Amino acid sequence: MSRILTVAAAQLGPIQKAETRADVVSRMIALMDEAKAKGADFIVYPELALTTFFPRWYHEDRAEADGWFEAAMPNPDVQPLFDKALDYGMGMSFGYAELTPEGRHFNSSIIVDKAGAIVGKYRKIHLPGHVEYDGSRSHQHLEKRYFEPGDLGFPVWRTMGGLIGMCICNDRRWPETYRVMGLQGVEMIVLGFNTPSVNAQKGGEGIAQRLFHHRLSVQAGAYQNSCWVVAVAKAGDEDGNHLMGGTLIVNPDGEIVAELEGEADGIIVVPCDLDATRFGKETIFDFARHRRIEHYGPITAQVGVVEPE
Ligand code: ING
Repeated sequence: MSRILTVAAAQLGPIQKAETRADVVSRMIALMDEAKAKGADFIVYPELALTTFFPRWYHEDRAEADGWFEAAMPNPDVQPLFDKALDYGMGMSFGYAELTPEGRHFNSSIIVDKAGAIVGKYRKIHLPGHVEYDGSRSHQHLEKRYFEPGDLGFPVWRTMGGLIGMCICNDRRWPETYRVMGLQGVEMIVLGFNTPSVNAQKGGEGIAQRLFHHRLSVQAGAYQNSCWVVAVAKAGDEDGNHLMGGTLIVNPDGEIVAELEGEADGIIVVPCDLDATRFGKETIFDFARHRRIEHYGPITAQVGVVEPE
């Protein structure tokens, strides 16, 4: 038995501050055209796919950053993308900055099914960086200034013929992210990321180390929860600030089955057999048979480290 979901991981190259959402949407549609030609059922775009990675810019008045947010989804800027996906009968997922009617700010992503319905929304839970301007850093990373932590948990949706979950960027570094979805039987996790190539606090850490940590995190998450992971970069030089690439697809054995070279717009397409998750879920990672939750209390009882006396 095999349930094939053919996924296109659609990397975006840099988006300059001066680019309009219309510019970006036309790039996203070009990638969707390519994905369609290669038989994709589902296309995954990066985190904050519609704009430059604006949390690198400090605004004393946070309201000045609201221009980077979407007050409605869909909206006239992205409608052409929704129309094209519907025309192609292709599902899609992309990240964007969400401004709610109540005035709340989230780093969000959605899943749109083949019938054009928004069937899932996720709001980024692990926000890296800081709230105030930090002169000690070579680059600002102000996600904690502009976004609230997500309030929707880590849901898994029955869509695209399987059990699909989402997370966003920094979330992929935290094992809890994958396990909460693993405990819902997730078969594929799709995520976007915008990862600076340099560590603003550790200049010596270069792109090779960052790519190593990226691959390590998503491969572990996939293997330990016997699921597919699709990780999609926004990459390249945005107004002098470099984001790494590393768009890739990992199978339920934790193996990278495809990785996109370079930092430009581009796609990789892989037919993912969702039933390839069954063996791991029924043997080594049969959670019901093997987990011993009586010993896991500290994972949710504590936030930080409590050392022994
Ligand atoms: N970016 C980075 C990420 O988690 C980061 C921030 C990089 C944190 C490297 C720690 C180490 O990939 C976002 N947008 O979360």
